[in-house]
Parts: sequence; C-alpha cells; structure tokens
Amino acid sequence: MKEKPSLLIIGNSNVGKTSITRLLMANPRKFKGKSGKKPGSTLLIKPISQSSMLYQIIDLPGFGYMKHPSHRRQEHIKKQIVLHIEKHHKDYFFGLVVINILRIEDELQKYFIQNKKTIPLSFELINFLKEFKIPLLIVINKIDKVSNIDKDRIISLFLNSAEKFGLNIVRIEKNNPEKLNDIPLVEFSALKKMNLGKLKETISKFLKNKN
Ligand SMILES: Nc1nc2c(ncn2[C@@H]2O[C@H](COP(=O)(O)OP(=O)(O)OP(=O)(O)O)[C@@H](O)[C@H]2O)c(=O)[nH]1
Ligand SMILES: [Mg+2]
Repeated sequence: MKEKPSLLIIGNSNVGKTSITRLLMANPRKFKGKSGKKPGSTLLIKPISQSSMLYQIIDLPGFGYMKHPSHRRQEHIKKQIVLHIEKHHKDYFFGLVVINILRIEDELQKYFIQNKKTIPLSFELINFLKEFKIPLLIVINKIDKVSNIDKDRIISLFLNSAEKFGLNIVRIEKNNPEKLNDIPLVEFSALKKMNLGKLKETISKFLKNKN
C-alpha cells in the first residue's frame, strides 16, 4: 500500500500539538495519543492515521520547554527532530507550527527586544522548515486564554517582530491575497474548537495542491 501524504505538527512542548491532532482525526475516540498535563507527553515519532483519512499526521514531540527540563533529554529530542526533518521533508505536503499565545511575549522580550543578537526559537524553527520547502501554517493556539485586546496586541507584536527577521506572516482571517512568500497564520483554540473549520479547509487545500 502506498503511504499517505504526511502532515507535520511541530512546536514547543505543551502548546497543544496532540490536542490539535485529535481534532483532525476522523474518529477522535479511537485515537490513543496522550494530551498531557505535563509537558513532554509525546515522545515517539510515529505516523498517525485512520482508514477514512486522506493523509497521516506526524505529531512530533515538543521541544524547548519542560517544567523540569533535563538538558540531555531536550538536546536528544531536538536532534531527533532535526534528523527526522532532514530525512523525511519530502513526505510532507504541509506543516503546522503550533505556538502557545501565552508564551509569545516572553520569548520575544527575551530573545529579540532585550537581546538583538539572538533569534527567537519560533522564528528559527520557521526558517528551518522553510529551507526544506515545506509549506507552513502558523497556528496560534490557546486563544481562549487571552482577552481580545491582549490577543490583538500579542499577535501584532509577533507579526512585526517576524517582519524584522524577514518573515512575512499574514493572518488568514484578513483574507489577504496570498503572495508566494507569505506564511499564513490562524488564531486557534483546540479547547473551543475555534477556527477548526478553517484549519481543515486550509489543510485540504494544500493536500489537493500536492496531488
Ligand atoms: N485552554 C486551552 N488549553 C489547551 C488548548 N490546547 C491544548 N490545551 C491543553 O494544553 C495541555 C497540553 O496539550 P497537548 O496537546 O498535550 O500539548 P503537546 O503540544 O502535544 O505537548 P507535548 O506532547 O508535551 O509536546 C493539555 O492540558 C491540553 O488540554 C487550548 O486551545 N486551550
Ligand atoms: Mg503531544
């Protein structure tokens, strides 16, 4: 049997990757993957699919953040992910870069605003995936945890900072005509299933383009 095209789900620990994976399953009840109370719930790189699905999902282990980080384990996970992408990038028709809205300001403060010599991990990750030509969607998750005002402020900060790193990220809600190099962004809540329809629609669009 020919393997299905793969959807990549990548991001820091505890941002909601497995929760999003579950929402994309044809039959979520039969999905055994763990969504975690503790960061670091997903440790194996294993494709997930169900028979009626047109693609398989690779829900990667999270990196970069754990409550009790073991440095060696972190480095091991990071290396595993890099090797995986280097080896399998051709299998991916699309990638979701999942980011927790509650962590954006801290990351940008620390690695951009206060220190111009570093690059925030989110942007580093996006650049890394772009090098392998995997089309991307930035999923800003856990939107339910912030007010509308905070949400707009944080996302604007994110977009403006990204621009300074040469990344042109555009909110898909705004329906901007997509330029070739634009990276779309969607506001999301796995908890409230907010924009789930839009997410599925976007994935289908890229799946069709691939065939
Ligand atoms: N409020 C809120 N909580 C969420 C949302 N998405 C996920 N969570 C919660 O965040 C925690 C982590 O979710 P996971 O889906 O396990 O995150 P993950 O990215 O797969 O984590 P790792 O496998 O550790 O990398 C769980 O307690 C989820 O219930 C969301 O949109 N809103
Ligand atoms: Mg997980």
